[in-house]
Amino acid sequence: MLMSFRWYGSKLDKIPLSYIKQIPGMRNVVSALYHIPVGEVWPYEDILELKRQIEAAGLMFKTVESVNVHEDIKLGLPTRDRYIENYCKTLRNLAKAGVSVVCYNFMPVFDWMRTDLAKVLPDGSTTMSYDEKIIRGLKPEVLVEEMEKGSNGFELPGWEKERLTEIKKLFDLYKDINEEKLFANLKYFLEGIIPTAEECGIKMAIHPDDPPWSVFGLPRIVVSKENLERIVKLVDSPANGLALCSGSLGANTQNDMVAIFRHFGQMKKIHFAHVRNIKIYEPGVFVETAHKDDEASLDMYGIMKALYDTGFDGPLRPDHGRMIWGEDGRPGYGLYDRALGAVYLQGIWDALARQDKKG
Ligand SMILES: [Mn+2]
Repeated sequence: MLMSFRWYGSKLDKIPLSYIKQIPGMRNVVSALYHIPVGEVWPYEDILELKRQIEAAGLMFKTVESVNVHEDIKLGLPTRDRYIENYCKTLRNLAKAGVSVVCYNFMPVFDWMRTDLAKVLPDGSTTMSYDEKIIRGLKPEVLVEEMEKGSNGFELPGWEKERLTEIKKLFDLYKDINEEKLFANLKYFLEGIIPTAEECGIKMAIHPDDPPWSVFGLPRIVVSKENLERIVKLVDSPANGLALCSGSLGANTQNDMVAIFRHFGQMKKIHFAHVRNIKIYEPGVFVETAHKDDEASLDMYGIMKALYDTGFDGPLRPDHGRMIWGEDGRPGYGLYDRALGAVYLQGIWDALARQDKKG
């Protein structure tokens, strides 16, 4: 397992790499080129510069999250071929720079979604939360404004302004896209990029939709074990796999996360693991919790054991954290609670490894 931490680059992230290096056991940085518009080729020189910075701090740069998929690909527009071509060029440049895993998602219009970015928990920490009842009463454009207001001045990943200004137009374009069409468009995309990924040694990792159900009537397909199974079979290749995220998929109580991690671990389809905890109050209502939280809904030990037992050796990150100890940062992406999560997960892993050697 390659313990990893997401970093937004020297311009957008206020956490220095030198602090990330001080987290016990931290080895790999997950990052992206945030200045390149979606659909354009990531220049090799820019990737190398990012790699240089990360390696200068004594860390590796093996994982990219995310190379975003242009909306025209998700919509299946004729212009998609140009964007798929660009995507392949980016993959080649990343491989040349030593990147081995590339994460992406296939959510229409919106990326991940929360209704409160700083909900106060009983211990005084703040966290991101979701309440389906609030979403039902909101217009999409109001949610975009709320997300921006709550972002603490940081640009939120997946919520880049330029993509969301044309939100009404996008909703119109999606009118005729149902789940089956979205599956077909994902297949077309995978058929276009997987041969390149395979050839240059990149493992593609699709991230589950967050939350894993339809919002504002838009189709969402990366939502369940059955659909993940279908996705890894759309194109049969060792390069076609998953970024399995416990907190995203696990928000639906129908998704048994320990069983899902074990299943796809056995299939060698987990290319990237996001392990974090949530507490579900009722269907569609949840908060993100500390990784160690005896009242939370997900079994961190069970998930780590499933990864361990199936020989997982890819990158793993604590994903999100709460805001604790007065830290002022990007919602979900402060230093302290994510560092605690990284160490907690490694504690479980170390105990599993020690037990294993004894047995
Ligand atoms: Mn995730």
